[in-house]
Amino acid sequence: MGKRILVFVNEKTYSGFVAIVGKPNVGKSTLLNNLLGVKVAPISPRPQTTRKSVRGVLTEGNRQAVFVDTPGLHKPEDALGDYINEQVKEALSDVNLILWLVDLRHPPTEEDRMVARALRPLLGKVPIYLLGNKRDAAKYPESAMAAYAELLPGVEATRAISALDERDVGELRAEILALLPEGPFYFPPDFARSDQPFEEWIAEIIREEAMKRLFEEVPYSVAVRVEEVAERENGVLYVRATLFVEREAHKPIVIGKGGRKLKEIGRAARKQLEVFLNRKVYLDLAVKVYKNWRKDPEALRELGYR
Ligand SMILES: Nc1nc2c(ncn2[C@@H]2O[C@H](COP(=O)(O)OP(=O)(O)OP(=O)(O)O)[C@@H](O)[C@H]2O)c(=O)[nH]1
Ligand SMILES: [Mg+2]
Repeated sequence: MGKRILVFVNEKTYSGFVAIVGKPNVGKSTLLNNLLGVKVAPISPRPQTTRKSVRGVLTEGNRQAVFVDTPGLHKPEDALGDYINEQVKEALSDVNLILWLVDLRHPPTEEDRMVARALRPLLGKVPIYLLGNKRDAAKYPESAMAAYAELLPGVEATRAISALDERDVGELRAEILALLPEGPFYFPPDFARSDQPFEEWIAEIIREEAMKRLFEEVPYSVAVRVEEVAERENGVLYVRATLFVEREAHKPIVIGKGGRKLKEIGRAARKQLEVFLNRKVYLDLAVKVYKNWRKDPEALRELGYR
């Protein structure tokens, strides 16, 4: 082990919290992962992929930004929906900068107006950047941007970006780091990029792969809990996890004919884990029914939404 050298003892440090908010599916988690350069949040083509806020820490020299990726704000229909919107509210309190993401491919919807209403009381208190995302795929980015800006007159800045474009993300990263106020670091300079527990990170990757492969209401019926993580003698990381579904009818769908769907989910999740962890992983997946867990606050807590 090399010696740890503290570089910033006599230097000024700059730090702050940056919340990433917006309606579902606009690219918030994609932006977070690319700002950090590592994957901390799950991404899928389906709205409401993120259910729990994820914090990502970016330290460069004497500057540290703590990003908070939030679930998409939406009209809640059950206890899980309430939980999700509560996560957004929490993330908005006490931040130094808000990144409001919108989808430039389409004009604003009722959900964007909902986000704007939530942000209105913060105008003048916290700088808000309106980021028009997916500019790479937008036909009329200027008129879309103008329509979004109208929802919240007084935003600090508006900008069209693509969260998939390293140049856009790089510029944004540099700008955010530059505007952080003076203050102490919240995490040690060599802190891992996220404060998410290891088991939860694994569960989210499994859930991501499940969401990508399921349709209609089934992806939303799935919650994943990692039950066991163990080191095997041969260097393999053994992971046992349960996929909970809300209804008996969803179970055979997640398992698939001859277990094919579950195998597919497991294979893809294992591949991701092996790439990120740079080691062999053995995934042991089971599917169980937890009746109406999304409506049940007690069940939410049991499944990690607390
Ligand atoms: N074309 C294009 N697609 C993008 C861009 N950013 C994100 N996406 C895609 O948009 C989809 C949703 O991305 P997420 O990052 O999961 O969106 P989110 O806002 O975190 O969604 P929720 O967690 O459900 O609120 C994924 O399929 C991404 O690949 C972009 O700049 N351009
Ligand atoms: Mg997300």
